[in-house]
Amino acid sequence: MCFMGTETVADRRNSHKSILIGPITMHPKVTGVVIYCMSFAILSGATRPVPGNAPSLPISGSRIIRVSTEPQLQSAMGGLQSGDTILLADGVYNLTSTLYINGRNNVTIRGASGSTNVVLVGMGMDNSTYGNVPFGVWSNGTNTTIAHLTIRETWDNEIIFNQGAQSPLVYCVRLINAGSQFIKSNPTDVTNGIGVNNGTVEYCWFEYTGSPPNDHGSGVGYFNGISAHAARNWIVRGNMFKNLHNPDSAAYLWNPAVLFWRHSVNTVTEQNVFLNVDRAIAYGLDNTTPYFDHAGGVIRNNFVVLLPGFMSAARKASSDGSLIAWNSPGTQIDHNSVLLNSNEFFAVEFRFSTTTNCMARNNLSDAPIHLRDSARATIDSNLVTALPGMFANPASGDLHLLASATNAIDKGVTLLSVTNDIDGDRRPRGASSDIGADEFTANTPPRISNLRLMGTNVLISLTTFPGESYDLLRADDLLGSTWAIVASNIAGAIGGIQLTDRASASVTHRLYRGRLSP
Ligand SMILES: [Ca+2]
Ligand SMILES: [Ca+2]
Repeated sequence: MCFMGTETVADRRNSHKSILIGPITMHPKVTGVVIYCMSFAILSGATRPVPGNAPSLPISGSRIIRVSTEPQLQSAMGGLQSGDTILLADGVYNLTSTLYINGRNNVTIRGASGSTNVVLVGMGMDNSTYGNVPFGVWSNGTNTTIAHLTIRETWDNEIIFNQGAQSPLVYCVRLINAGSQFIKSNPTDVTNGIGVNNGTVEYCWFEYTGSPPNDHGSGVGYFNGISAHAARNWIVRGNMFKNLHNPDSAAYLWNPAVLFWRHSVNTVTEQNVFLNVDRAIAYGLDNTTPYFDHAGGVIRNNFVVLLPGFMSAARKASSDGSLIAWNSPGTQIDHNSVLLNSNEFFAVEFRFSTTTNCMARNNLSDAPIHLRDSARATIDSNLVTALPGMFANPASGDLHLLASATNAIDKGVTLLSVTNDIDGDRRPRGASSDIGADEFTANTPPRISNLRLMGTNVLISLTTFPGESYDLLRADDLLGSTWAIVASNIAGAIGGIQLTDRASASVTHRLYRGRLSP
């Protein structure tokens, strides 16, 4: 029987890599069993999803239609049936028509993996002779999935959902240079709050690589990242919104990157990064309506960064806030990290007398939290004196806490409603929750410090720290074998912990590794 220890080295921001350490010298005298170990090996571990690079969705559908050229793609769209999955081979597809999912349900349009291998290209963001390609993908079907591709350079929306659509999923898609809202969800009946519900936008990347659009008829700079009307129960998670920024001369100076309004309800926006966007998130804008412009919902565990000098002084004068709930009662804005570098007045703003029962807790910012026009909110345990030096790399939008940020680490109140952080790390760790979107971890992975046999039992010792939790995993080989969890969420202790695994006598070799509990 051969046992081997492994060590997990985790990049707390992006990925895990597992590095086998070996050979491990073992000296148990186990009768009748030859013990020997392999030399060094490295295996790539599970990767945490990040914007534009998330684990591949399983390929499913009643028909899988594989295409590798733009004419084949259009042919597949022409013969589209409900349940179809159109699987695009890697390559660039210069669209000759918008992809219309019209009256078809459960349709998937996707690449195989990542977000950059398949690229759908419009006729040019500011090209008014866009012909048959105003949009990228247009759908009024239920359960439309768009995944693992890039859409860029469309005159109008890159993705648009219309009356009849429900439960769309936009997953690991890169949206670049849209001539209007990158993703638009239209209403059926705003007064009665009927629109596209249960949408999910996960691990996508929204960016203007240069200037935003010219005047397409509604004034210069008419865009949002996501604009949804009369939408209920959407989730916006794990996305990057970058450089969604108009010049001072534009008609629209405060476009929210994420906008849910006109009778929208219960939006969850979490674990996103907003880098140099004019306004990050708006739940509601308008209080001249017979309905709440938005109600309920959560904004949590997001990073927002505006780099120094991003806004002119004149622009700042009308800035209000970066995370806003206007005419949006019952909205919780918790555990966000917002570094505005004096470009805007307020990190968070609640506005209008209809905005009641709101919360702002455990936010970490360098700008205040503001109540405007008789809005009411519980404001608790925020730290609004953040400095750039508290964070890992503000220039890239990375507001992970440094170990030196001791005025934020363990200084939050623990909220039952927020059980993880921007990385998906469990909260609280250590003595209490940390203020801001990142729950700090010293990130010292466990090491297998001892491993011995007792009969067919394997006793494994891990180096641990108090306040952290650990998992032990096991595999029978390195190729194709999945890592089974032997033990999970075991509390660390000074001096380490010892765990026991029962092995069958027939097992010839076995691999172990430890990790911080996710
Ligand atoms: Ca903590
Ligand atoms: Ca973290």
